[in-house]
Amino acid sequence: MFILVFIIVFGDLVYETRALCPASSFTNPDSGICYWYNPSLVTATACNTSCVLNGGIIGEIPDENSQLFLMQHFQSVGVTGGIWVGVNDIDAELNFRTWDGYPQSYFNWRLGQPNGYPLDAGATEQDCMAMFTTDNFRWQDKPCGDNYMCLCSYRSCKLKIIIAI
Ligand SMILES: [Ca+2]
Repeated sequence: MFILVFIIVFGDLVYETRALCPASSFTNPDSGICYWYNPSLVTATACNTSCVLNGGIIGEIPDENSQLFLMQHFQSVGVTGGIWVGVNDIDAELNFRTWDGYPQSYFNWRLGQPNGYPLDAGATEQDCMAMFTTDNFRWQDKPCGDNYMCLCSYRSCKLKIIIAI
């Protein structure tokens, strides 16, 4: 009975993760994280909403390997401009987290960034992160209401299976 239930749950996880990654997604073979993006310019909140609707969150960049993978991908397809990164400090200033609440320890800041503090109110608030292709993909903190391209990510079935075990 236990084994049967486990197989059903296990099978559902594998099926679900495959279905959630859009056909246009691209996967980092090292991390197993799959990414997709929309070149339309949207706010960070709208970006995250669209990512969540597809089962993901704004694109996670947990380490330098992930940053380099994305740089190479966007350079190869010729994408130019600002792209939302899956990090914010909305809840507490300089307490950077992924959009689903995990602490973020990797950053690729432009020199002088982040600079959107200690002001933390109104339109000057800069609690959302974006990377800029024209600045060697370095990051800046920006107002969450700014409009940039939307990168989404979904943790792979490889990571999901580890969690399930
Ligand atoms: Ca800034």
